Amino acid sequence: MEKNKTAPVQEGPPSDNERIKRESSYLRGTIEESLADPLTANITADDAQLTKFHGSYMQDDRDVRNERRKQKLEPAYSFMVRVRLPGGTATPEQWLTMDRIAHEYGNGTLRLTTRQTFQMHGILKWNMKKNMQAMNEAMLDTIAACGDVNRNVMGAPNPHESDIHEEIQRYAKDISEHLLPRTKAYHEIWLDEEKVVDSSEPEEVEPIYKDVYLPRKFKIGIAVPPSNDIDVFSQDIGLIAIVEDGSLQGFNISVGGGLGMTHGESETYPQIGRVIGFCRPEHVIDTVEKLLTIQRDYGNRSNRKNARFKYTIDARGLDWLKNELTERLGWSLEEERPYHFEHNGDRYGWVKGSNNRWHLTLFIQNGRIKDSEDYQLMTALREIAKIHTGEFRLSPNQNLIIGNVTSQKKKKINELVEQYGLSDGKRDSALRRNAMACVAFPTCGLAMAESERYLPSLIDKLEGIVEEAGLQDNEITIRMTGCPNGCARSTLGEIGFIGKAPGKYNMYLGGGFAGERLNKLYRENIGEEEILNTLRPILFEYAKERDEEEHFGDYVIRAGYVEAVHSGLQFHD
Ligand code: SRM
Ligand code: SF4
Repeated sequence: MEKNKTAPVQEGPPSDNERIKRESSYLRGTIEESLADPLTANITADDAQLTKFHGSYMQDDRDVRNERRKQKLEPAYSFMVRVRLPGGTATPEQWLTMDRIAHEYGNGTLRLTTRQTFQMHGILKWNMKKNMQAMNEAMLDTIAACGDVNRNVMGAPNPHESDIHEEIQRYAKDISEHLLPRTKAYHEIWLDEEKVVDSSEPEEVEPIYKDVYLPRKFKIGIAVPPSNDIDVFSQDIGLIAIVEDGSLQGFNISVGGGLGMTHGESETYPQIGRVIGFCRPEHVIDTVEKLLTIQRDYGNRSNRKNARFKYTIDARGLDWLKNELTERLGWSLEEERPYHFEHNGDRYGWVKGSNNRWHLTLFIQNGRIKDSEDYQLMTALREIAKIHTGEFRLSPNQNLIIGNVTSQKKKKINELVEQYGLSDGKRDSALRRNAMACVAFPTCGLAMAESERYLPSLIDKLEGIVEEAGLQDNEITIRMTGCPNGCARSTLGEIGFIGKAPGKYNMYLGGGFAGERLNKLYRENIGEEEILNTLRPILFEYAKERDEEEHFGDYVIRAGYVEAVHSGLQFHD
């Protein structure tokens, strides 16, 4: 690797998104008019950028796109809606509301996302206000769930350490609320609240974001070692909780993680966060706010492909960032504290928390909550929600924790788990329960290949190979995405698949089991047969040659299949 390699600083005229934000009157645009237009199920292109800040995406059903074009019909437009759910915690009442509105206004399924929240798909624009108002009644909102702002703040849902977990949840919520846009646009548009005439002074309306918001999306998450379930190094700001003798001392601060890239454009790359120091709990909100404002002021507003915080930092260096932060805070971060991560997956089944309550982690394949003929998952969870008095916690690996269950309720919940045959992970192979796929087709407009709809059948075939090799109990992380944006954090998998074209994937190897290292391209543009033929000998060799407790990602590096990638700047070397 070249020692002084840095990301390019691109200067040029602001991108069109900057105009849209600036002229939007603080995220209002003409969304109301677009929603009221009876001639199309679509909204205008500018408004489609602005609704993202309100947590909703205009999409069309790609399964029927060509057919409708032939019939000279407009695409089958509908909204995807993403909830803001800091730390992934929802009450049983909120679960029931999401279940109800998914049937009433959506496509009858729910998606638990890789950032611990709900997504609904298939909501027609005529139903959007009713949908948002139903959420609001359940104290749920979608503000800033997408768009060039701070997104849903992740927080380790670790059920073992219940007291620390409660604290982490509070920080996730406080950070999320502190960094929310202050404009009242959401309330006016979706909840029909009275229009507030905004001042023309950006500082008064949006003290943190001003009138142009951020150059790009921004993500924050809090991990509690030894679990790196939130993939802290993939976050723009990753907070690593430092716990001593059961009490929270503060947070190590990691900066500049981010996984998106574009095929064939080496100036875009996934990057791993770097720890720049430690701060006390009482300083964490100020610290993340100041880091976010550095990105607001220095992030690239010309080229959106190079606009994430990782590029801002890589172009100028960590020392620049630390100096800038110290100047804005008026004090310096302390030296980072020691920490150790063991894995980035979930641990399944029942565990007793330190508060004497029980927690059950269920395996949800690719986060999709739906009923099928032989698996009534959605019904089962609805029945659990009806009797549950604790909470639901959405995991960063698209799974679900039934949290804070009393001993009395445990028996009843277990009966439902058995009745509906819900999976506590143990009856699924180690490969399957460590695998994740993004949504991709048919809703994602950026998908190049299938992901959620394909990965389960690929795992069926890989299970045959690992069993033959005697690796059925080995945990190997597999992550698949339908394009290089990396929504299921594919460049952190020990095995990563990234869609290139229908049925074709790039295969990456060598990610760290604890999410500490990126993987590297091993084979390009291959289909299923080649995937299986390529992995088969490597898996057999791993079974024979590995050192005790050596993870697959470490083995493929030691055996020389790929080089270790500790910085995104080496990713394309
Ligand atoms: Fe993502 C865009 C789905 C987590 C990086 N992501 C999208 C869109 C909205 C497509 C679009 O822009 O039109 C996808 C909607 C699909 C659909 O039909 O629902 C989408 N992303 C998802 C979710 C639902 C995947 C999932 O299977 O769970 C995740 C929702 C998270 C949430 O609740 O907020 C999701 N996206 C991620 C992650 C993982 C994470 O944050 O931990 C990443 C990589 C980390 C990162 O941000 O660097 C990620 N999504 C992207 C990118 C690339 C950003 C970049 O820096 O280049 C895009 C495209 C973009 O922003 O231009 C994108
Ligand atoms: Fe869509 Fe690509 Fe994200 Fe998958 S990784 S959901 S295909 S944007």
